Amino acid sequence: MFTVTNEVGRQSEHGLDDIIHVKALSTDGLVGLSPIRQMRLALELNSAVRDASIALFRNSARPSGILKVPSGRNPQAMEMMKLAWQAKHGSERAGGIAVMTGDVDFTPIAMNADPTCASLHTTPVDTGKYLVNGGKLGNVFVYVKTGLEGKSFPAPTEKKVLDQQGCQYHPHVMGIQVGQPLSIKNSDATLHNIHAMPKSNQEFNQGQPIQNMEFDKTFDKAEVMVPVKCDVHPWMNAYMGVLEHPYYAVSGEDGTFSIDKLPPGTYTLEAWHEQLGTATQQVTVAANQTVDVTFDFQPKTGG
Ligand SMILES: [Cu+2]
Repeated sequence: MFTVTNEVGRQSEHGLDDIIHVKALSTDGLVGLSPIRQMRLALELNSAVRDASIALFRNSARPSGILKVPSGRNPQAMEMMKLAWQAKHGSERAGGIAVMTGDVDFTPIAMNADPTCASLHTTPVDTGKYLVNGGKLGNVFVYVKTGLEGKSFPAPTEKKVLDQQGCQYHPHVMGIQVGQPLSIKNSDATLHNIHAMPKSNQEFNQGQPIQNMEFDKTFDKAEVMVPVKCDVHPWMNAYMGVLEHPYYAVSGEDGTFSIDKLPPGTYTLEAWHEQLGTATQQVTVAANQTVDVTFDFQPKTGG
């Protein structure tokens, strides 16, 4: 007979037929983790990962990589992994990568997640996030932030185009006027979905499963910037600056930009970069005068 004490201290008697003592993960051959405890650890890990995935998607976080865990982890390592994972991804927090010790592989997501995308490139793909050439920063959106109040500028009828080509957005950063038509085009023979995530304008999320599909959108409020992503390909993103006026530019690969035909006056210019934030400057322009403006962005440490 065995006397068994449960967790609230109640004791009960059991015959030999009712009890199986299996020792798992024992170091001395006598005492080990029971399979039930092992199972509980595994279930806890499972539910922690599930909660973390829910939080990840609720916060629109994009996984930046895949953690490949070799089978046969011991409970201690699994517990550590759970804690590390929760610390980075658990509850309301999102972003970051759980850092693991031990033999866990980390694989960054590359375009080979979609063979059609991968086949369109023979060299590594630049995301456009940092377009830097000899210290000059590209893909910076520069626009007149204040100084044009009370003036109205009719929406141009000329279409702006956002193309999905080679599983990237072209352009990566662009400007558009309120009411100006935006043509969204899929040049790839793979499914893209265009997911605009504005705060003031109407959100939209539309799939384009067939090559050369095209549709138009407009924005009805000024908003700097409207982020765009593709839910199929996590590396795809773009930004659109929506303005009430045509006085904006995006810096090119050589870091230069030009805003033409600005009426004489004093203005605040803002320069926006997706990683480096914003900078502002006052400029006064007289009639037929060209003013040189330089914005200086400092690289972020660790970024
Ligand atoms: Cu896509």
